Amino acid sequence: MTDSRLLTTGELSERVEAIFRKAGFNAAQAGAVTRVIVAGERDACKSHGIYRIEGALRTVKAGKVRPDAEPEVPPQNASAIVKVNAKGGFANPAFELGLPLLVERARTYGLAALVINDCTHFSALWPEVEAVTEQGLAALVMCPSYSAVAPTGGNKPLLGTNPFGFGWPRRGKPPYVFDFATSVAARGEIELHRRAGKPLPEGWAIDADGRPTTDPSAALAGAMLPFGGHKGSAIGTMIELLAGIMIGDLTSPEALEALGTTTLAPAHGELVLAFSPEKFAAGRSGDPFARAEILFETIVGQGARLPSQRRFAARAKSQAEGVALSAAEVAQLDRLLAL
Ligand code: NDP
Ligand code: PYC
Repeated sequence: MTDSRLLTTGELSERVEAIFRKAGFNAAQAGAVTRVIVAGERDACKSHGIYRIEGALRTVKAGKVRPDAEPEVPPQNASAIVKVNAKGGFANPAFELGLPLLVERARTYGLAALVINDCTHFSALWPEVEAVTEQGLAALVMCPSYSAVAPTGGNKPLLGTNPFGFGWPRRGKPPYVFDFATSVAARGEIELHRRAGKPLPEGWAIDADGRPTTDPSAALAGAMLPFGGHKGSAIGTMIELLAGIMIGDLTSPEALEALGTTTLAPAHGELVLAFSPEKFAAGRSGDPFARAEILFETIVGQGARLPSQRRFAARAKSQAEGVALSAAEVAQLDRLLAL
């Protein structure tokens, strides 16, 4: 019988990357996808950790994403908009390709956008948010998904779970980062509840007849609900507009139509905005980073916690002790490696 294990992030990366290489991923796709999955597991974000490996492999097997894609920067004039074409591969290597250009343009213009087209996106957004904040820039990242969420007042899946991430760099401290689905929870959470045989909290979903449900299977067959009612519904719609229609890529309903199922990872586009706080605040009094610290201190001073604090604590624990995998997870990795 397999035992539970503590693995270093290096050991976990080796195993995950080997699974992808064996499945025909080229070095760029396997490396970038492994980095976000291992980061998810390390930071105790189980809905976007190693649980996602099988979905990525299934999507490749179904011919819906190219594991050998080489993302490219098509010819374009130097401007505040940087475009990268993922060439039908995963979003992660396309992001890594576009990041240096995004950073350079944001430092030049104060504000720049990275538009990624023709990509499959299944991962959390915070790794991308943090890659931008590490460069001293603020970040806003968003992408559609596939229809899974009923707009407030509606009763059928239309919007995606459309994730939305933001980051603010801090001197000598981890950045301020939030990253969430615009549905009450990520769809991955519903699937994890189903696998664990656990009911959903009230208010997450409706069944196929539009009735509130706490049954994960009924929720997957019905529709998820936006977070914050009409507010999440409007933000989810904004993401369809900005990171779908505006960048000439697929909306969540179009992505679902192209995919034909919600059991694979969807292809669409992604929008990453980078801001230089120094450039925006130039000519005004006060250092924007010092002023932000006062705000964060006041939030924490009330007893509240900053978003990502749980995640950074989990990261520190994994780095000190290793990434904890259950016996079932170790067995799953072994099985995938043997495929
Ligand atoms: P959660 O609701 O778990 O968390 C959202 C954010 O809120 C995190 O930054 C979290 O920080 C923070 N947070 C949670 N509780 C508190 C609190 N009490 N005080 C302050 N901050 C808090 O996220 P979701 O389930 O909505 O999304 C999970 C992941 O799924 C995201 O990473 C998202 O990008 C991803 N996703 C990806 C999709 C895709 O298409 N690629 C689609 C949908 C979701 P902390 O982590 O520290 O708890
Ligand atoms: O968890 O909602 C989700 C999700 C959809 C696509 C990738 N993650």
